[in-house]
Amino acid sequence: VFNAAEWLVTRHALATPERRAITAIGLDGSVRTFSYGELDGEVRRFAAALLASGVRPEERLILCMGDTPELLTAFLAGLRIGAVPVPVSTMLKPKDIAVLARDSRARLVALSAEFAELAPAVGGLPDLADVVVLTDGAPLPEVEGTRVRDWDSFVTAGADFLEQTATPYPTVADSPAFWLYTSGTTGTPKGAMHRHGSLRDTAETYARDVLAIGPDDVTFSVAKFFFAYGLGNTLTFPFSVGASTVLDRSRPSPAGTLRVLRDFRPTLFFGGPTYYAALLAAGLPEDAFAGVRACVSAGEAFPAALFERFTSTFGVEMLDGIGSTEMLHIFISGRPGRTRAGATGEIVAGYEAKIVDDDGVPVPDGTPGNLFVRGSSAATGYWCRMETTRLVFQGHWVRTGDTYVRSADGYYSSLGRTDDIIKAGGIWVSPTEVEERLRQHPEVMQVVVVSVPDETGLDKPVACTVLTAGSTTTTDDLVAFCREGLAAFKRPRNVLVFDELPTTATGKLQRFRVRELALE
Ligand code: 3SK
Repeated sequence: VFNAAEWLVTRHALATPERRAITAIGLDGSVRTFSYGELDGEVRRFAAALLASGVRPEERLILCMGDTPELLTAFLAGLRIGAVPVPVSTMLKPKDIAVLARDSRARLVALSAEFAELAPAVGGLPDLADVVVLTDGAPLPEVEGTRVRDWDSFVTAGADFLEQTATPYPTVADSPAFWLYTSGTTGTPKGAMHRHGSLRDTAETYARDVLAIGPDDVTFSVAKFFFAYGLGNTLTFPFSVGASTVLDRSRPSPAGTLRVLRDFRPTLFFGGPTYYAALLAAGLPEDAFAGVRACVSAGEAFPAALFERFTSTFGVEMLDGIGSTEMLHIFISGRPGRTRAGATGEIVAGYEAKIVDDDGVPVPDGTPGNLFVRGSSAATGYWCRMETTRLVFQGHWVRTGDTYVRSADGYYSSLGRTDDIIKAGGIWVSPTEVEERLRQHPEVMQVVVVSVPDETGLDKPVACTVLTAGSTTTTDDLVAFCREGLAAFKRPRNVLVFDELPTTATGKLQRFRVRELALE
């Protein structure tokens, strides 16, 4: 029997109940703290409330919440009763969350106040029985056909079931634990299904082998909890060793980050290149990272010049890495004392990687190819997506969709995506989705969205268009049009206008040639 919630929290609540587990910064800047003993109590109370509302093992719980103790509590409570929490992006539009709630056949949706406006979008779904809102005192939203309760009433209603949560549901390491939606590879969101054992696997590989995490560490992740990266940084890694985490519910900002660094002294800081570039540009004091023993980066390739500038400005070690939602966390990483600017790093103990050509034949060192990885933290597949599951999960190997090259001494370097999907700021953007939106504009005749590096070398989506004759629309209008219909992070950062776009003899748009035009 192995239950990840018991392993992450109850184990420490029994051994060191007073130890700090969470320091949480609210939207108004106020601070709450939770010891392992207190957190365990909160988890059991929420677990009891889930049982009282009729949630059964393996039923899905959508969590669309800011990084709060309640989000971690709901996630752990779901694991404790054998249900399947599904933390989802807080950047989605109402129609997007409805798609995920329908696809997952969610039994319950939990929202924090800043995302409560999404609630009506999940109304009328056949499997949805409960919406729970952390209202912060605001009125409850209405949801068609579904009971809506605020957090406290929901928890209070579970009081009679507390006894039943004394022991966790008897999951095993291979039991379904949680799902994370990803848009990598095909652009449409797919639920990657993870096991209870996978959480422990990432802690016992990357967190132990590379970070050497210990009970006195304090983690802080700019990447939010709903990302696989954030989940590991914020929950799995610190809680695997009885360490603590700092949660900041607000949108990341250099000023907020400086406060975290100064007031809460994280020893391990997790971000991505786009955010590290923003911190450099914001002119943070050079001693800002003095208490941090390592910064970690993932989500997108780290340009060598930015890597050098960041590490020399702040005098802190930067461990770049690549992971994926499918593998749950990082499997190739820079290691303390032997990082190399421009290279992602070396294989993490417990994982294996291979680089193959288009026929699946391994290529020699120095030759670019498709990166595959294997390791026990791999997802068991995508929910209800057999074709894509077969494409990505090939026996023990997982196709990453990234083109990589390995040096003779074992350093892996990224050469970009194998497919057309764009990763901007560490988040997948499907060019097709942005193109579809732009095609709805009456003055856009043709459009191709490609990735183009910005001035710091980080990839951003750029739309290459042909407009109708006499069009008066501007780049700003078109970007604003995208912002209205899409989540903000998907908007093109620039719109280029051409007289025509390159096509094949059969009239098919040639993406790679369009990209060459955009790069000129
Ligand atoms: O994008 C990454 O490199 C990553 C790292 C850790 C976990 C998940 C992801 C997607």
